[in-house]
Amino acid sequence: MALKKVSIVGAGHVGATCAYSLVNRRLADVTLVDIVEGMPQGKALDMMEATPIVGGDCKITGTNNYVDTQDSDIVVITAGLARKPGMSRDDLLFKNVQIVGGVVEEVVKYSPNSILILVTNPLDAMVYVAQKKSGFPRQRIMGMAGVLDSARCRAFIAMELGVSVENTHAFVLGGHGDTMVPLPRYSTVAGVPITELMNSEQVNRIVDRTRNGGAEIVKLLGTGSAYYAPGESVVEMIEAILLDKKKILPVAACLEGEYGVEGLFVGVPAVLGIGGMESVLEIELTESEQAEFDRSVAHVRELVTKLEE
Ligand code: TXD
Repeated sequence: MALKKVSIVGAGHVGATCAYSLVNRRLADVTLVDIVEGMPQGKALDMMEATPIVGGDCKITGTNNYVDTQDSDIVVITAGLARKPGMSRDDLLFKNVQIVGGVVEEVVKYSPNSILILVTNPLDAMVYVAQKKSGFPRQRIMGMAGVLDSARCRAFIAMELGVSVENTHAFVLGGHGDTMVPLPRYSTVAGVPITELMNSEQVNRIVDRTRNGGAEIVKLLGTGSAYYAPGESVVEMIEAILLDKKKILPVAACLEGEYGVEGLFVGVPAVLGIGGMESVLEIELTESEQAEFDRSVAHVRELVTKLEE
């Protein structure tokens, strides 16, 4: 059976990491696109040369031309600028909106039936722009952020308690920014809420570290932002879609009344399967959780309004 086709626009840190993980898991043929000449071709060839060792017969193509993305099943967009120390995700807004707008136009020309996964920051605004440009139904467009934020939270829980990461589960909702909403009540170790396993000081420390997880890495790296965990997070979404897993993952989805929000992309739990973002799962929030969620939504709305001014 022919493999599905995934194109990744932006063959930088996140794009290339995602491509290599897809190939390692033999999930799809991959086309890497970038504006830099030679670079996507070089990375693709390097990955092809690894396949005799890792196994599988995935084809990886590097290109500067969108023709090669024709008939992709999924297109991941990571093109744009990344944060430098001291910059917030929102500082990237106006530069990346130009880049993402142009990329989406090209992508939909060649793959009008694809599913789009946005990665470029500020994520919640970029996925909104991409939806406006593409006109895609909400099932076929989403943003990656919650999977990453939850993975970070899970790693911190495992470190704090000295247990396997595989026993951990975490939910982080809201926008991908300083107002994201980690939900300790729904974050568990072997099914037990972390609020029963740690004191509130420990829980707060984990919540704060999760919120600042991206900045912590930006500061350490000194140049650029995280890419291993982000790349893998995109792959988890792609796998859920291509294998029609009906997996519930937190993604930036366009809300149509759920959680009291209309027409904005916000991080919520959603069912991912072959149809893309197949449905939004509404979970009950306490008053204070809902207030935090509303604050996060207000921030996303503010960003989107800036774009429309
Ligand atoms: O959780 C999340 N959503 C995120 C988002 C986690 C990590 C990174 N996040 C954001 O993804 C980050 O803030 C950036 O906005 C993007 C990409 O991050 P990455 O670390 O991969 O940045 P790089 O290494 O600079 O790669 C970006 C590539 C680079 O090779 C550019 O040449 C290319 O994008 N680029 C373009 N490609 C195609 N077309 C156009 N117009 C273009 N402009 C730049």
